[in-house]
This record gives sequence, C-alpha cells and structure tokens, in this order.
Amino acid sequence: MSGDFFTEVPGRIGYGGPESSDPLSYAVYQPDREVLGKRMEDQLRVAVCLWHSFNWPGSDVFGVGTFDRPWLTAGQDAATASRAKLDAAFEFIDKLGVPFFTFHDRDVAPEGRTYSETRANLNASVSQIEGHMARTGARLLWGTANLFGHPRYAAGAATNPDPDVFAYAAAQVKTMLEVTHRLGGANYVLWGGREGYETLLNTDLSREEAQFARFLALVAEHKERIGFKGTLLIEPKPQEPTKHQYDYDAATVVGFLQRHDLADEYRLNLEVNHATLAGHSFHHEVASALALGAFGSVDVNRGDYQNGWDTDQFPNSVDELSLGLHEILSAGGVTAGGFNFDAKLRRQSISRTDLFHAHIGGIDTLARALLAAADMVEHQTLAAPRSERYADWSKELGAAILSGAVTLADLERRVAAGEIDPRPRSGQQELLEGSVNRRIWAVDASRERETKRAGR
Ligand code: XUL
Ligand code: CO
Repeated sequence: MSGDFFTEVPGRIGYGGPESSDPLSYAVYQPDREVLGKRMEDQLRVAVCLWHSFNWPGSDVFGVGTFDRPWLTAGQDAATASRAKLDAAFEFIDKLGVPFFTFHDRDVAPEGRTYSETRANLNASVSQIEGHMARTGARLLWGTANLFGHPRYAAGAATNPDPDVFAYAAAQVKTMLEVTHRLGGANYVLWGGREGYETLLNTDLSREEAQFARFLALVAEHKERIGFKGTLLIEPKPQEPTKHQYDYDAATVVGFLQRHDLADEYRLNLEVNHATLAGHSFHHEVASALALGAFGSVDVNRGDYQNGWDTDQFPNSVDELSLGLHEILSAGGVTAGGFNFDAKLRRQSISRTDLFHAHIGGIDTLARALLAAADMVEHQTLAAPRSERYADWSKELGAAILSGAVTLADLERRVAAGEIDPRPRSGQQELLEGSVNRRIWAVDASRERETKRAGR
C-alpha cells in the first residue's frame, strides 16, 4: 500500500473483532457485514474530512500548532506543500479503508494574490485529487467553500453589508460547486459560518435574510445549470464563530427555506455537536429533520457537556448515536448522505498514529450504534409502542378530526353528551428506556456469542 507518511501503519486496517488486542484493527466495523439488507459500508458511508486532520496544525486561541504536519510549516513552496498534504490524506483514507472524504476549497489549495490565481491553485490540486481517487477508489461525499476564514468574510458572506463580498462568495461557491460536480460528489454543503451577527446594534435582520435567500437561490440555479445531480445541504449551527447564526437548528433552517420557496432545493447536514450547542440532543435534530422531510447527511462527532463550545471530539457514545441512527434507519437509511467525521484530535495527541486511533474508535462507535439501531428496527422496539400510542387517530373520531369533517361545535356537542370522556394513559417512558437498553445489551450478547463461535 503506497505512502510514506503513516509508516507505523503498514497496510489497510482490518476487522479484528471485539476481543482483538490490536488497537490498529476494527472491533466492530465490517464493511461487508449485512445490516438491514445493505452492506455496513453502504449504510454508513463513512467520510474523512480533510480540514481537521490535514489542514489544522493543532493550534488554539492560546497556543500554536502541536501536530506533526510538515506541509503546514511556514515558508514552503505552496504547490509542494499542497501535494504533500494530499499524498498523506489519501494514504490515510486508503489505509483506514473508508469509502469517502470531504473538503473545503481552502483545505487543498491556498488563497493566491488574485481570484484567478486562487482558482488556478485549486484546479491544480483537484487534478491531483482525481489521480488519488482513481488510484484508491475513494469518493467525494461532499465539497464545500470556506466562506469564513478570510478577513473579507468577517461580517458574513451572503449576509455581508457589502455586496462586493456577496459577489466574491458567489464566485467562490460557483467554482467549488463545479469542482464537486467534476469529482462526482454526492452532495454539496453550505455551512453559514459567519452568516449571523455579533451585535444587533449594527444589523438589519430583514435585509440579511433577503440576501441569504437570494444567495441560496443562485446556488440552486447554478446547480441546475451545470447538471449537478448531488444534494445541496445546509449545515445548521446556532453560534460560534458568530454570537448568533441564522442557520440555528434544523427547524429554523427549514422555516427559512419554506419562507423563501427553497424547501425543495435543500436538505440538512446535521452535526452532533451543533445539536448540543443549540440546546438539543442529536436524536432531536435527526427526528426533527426527518419529520420536516429535510434529512440529508450527518457530521458525526461529540461535544463536551461541561463546555459551551464546539469541541468536535471523536464520537464515543453508542447510546447517543444509537437513537439518532434508529430514526435514520426507520426512515430507510441515508441515501446520498453519509457520516462525515467532522472531528479533531486533542492538541496533545501528537503522534501520527493518533489519527488512526481516533478514527478507528469513532467508526467502531458508529458501527456499534448502527447494529443496536438495526436491532431496534427489527424488533420494532419503538415503532410498535409508537404506533399503538397513536392508534386512535386512525379510528372514527381521530380520522374525522384530521380530515376536517368536524367543527369545534361538533366536538363540544359530543363531549357535552358524555360520548367523549378521555382517560389518561401511561407514556411509558421508563419502560421504553429499559426496552432500548435491553436491545443494546442484546446486541452485545449476540456479538459475544459470535466471537466465541469464531474461536477468537
Ligand atoms: C464548523 C463545521 C464545518 C462544516 C463545513 O463547525 O462543522 O466544518 O462542517 O464547513
Ligand atoms: Co460540520
């Protein structure tokens, strides 16, 4: 297997099973294992993101980079550095054995002195990416444009008070949408990093909303024009970097899209840590997006429950992911979307191999959650009690109310006549919590049996 950056990992990470003592093997993730009629790899469509892992040196607001990322050292020739970065990134993706990757324009090519130079830098990197894709079989889950890093975007991109900035952002997205199309991307993501405000004292909310809607309409038009068949995704996040971001959460984004007649054009890319920042659970955001017909894809990671910011840690809670995955599987699973590891190492995790440990642990957590979720779908653990709970809405009274066949006066008449006399019923929360845990434990037990049978 080619590559000389991650030399401590000689080949592709394989399945070792839960009893394996080799940390450079998967305990759960088995691409070919069948889960609800699909290969595990196709249920999860795992992606590695190029920004946290290859384009971030491990700096924070208090300190400089700590990681061993030679291509990020200052003073090098930009094209050579970019090539080294892509070589290492695709060596990693290939060795990890996952099907997808994701990137921003600026992750793979630096900003030049002029827009044309920037675009030429990007095109050169994209040609190299094509070569890596052909060689390794890696595919693009989504591309996106970085509309938040450069100082020109400090007051927003589409929502900037200066139309010149809107135009610049439009040019950047046009190029990156075309790049995503050229690379056969399954989706294109828009995260409104600075589409929000720092203070209402200088902000005209209605103007910024109109600008943002115009921008999204232009993007959808261009998608049609170039014949890109992937899904356009908006990634909700409530704050950080700005004090308040317009794409606050799933429900806010869908309301915005509906107000501007854009709901058919866009779906959502939900991120676990963004859900918690919005005061929701990941389960809530997934269930809301599905109920609103807007679910698209997932940025999988986790937050820290003591911190109020986006820590973007690798996921390690099966419980947290199982419930969200259960909703997704119940609705038929991901289609064009997938699970993108928008997660980053802690600053002290400085060995090259730490990047493998982080992804292997995260992917195993996700795979384990998938098995638990599939088991709940098969056993109708939540589907059966849910449909039982609403069963009366299919009977005479419920159906008449929903079809509009009765008025308030009709209902009052029947209540007054004593014909309708509701009796409270149990919501059974603790019973259901126990049922979910039983399924999670049952998956553990059956895996233990399998391991014993395999003689491991
Ligand atoms: C920021 C974030 C982004 C988007 C892509 O919190 O999640 O990395 O996923 O721009
Ligand atoms: Co994200």
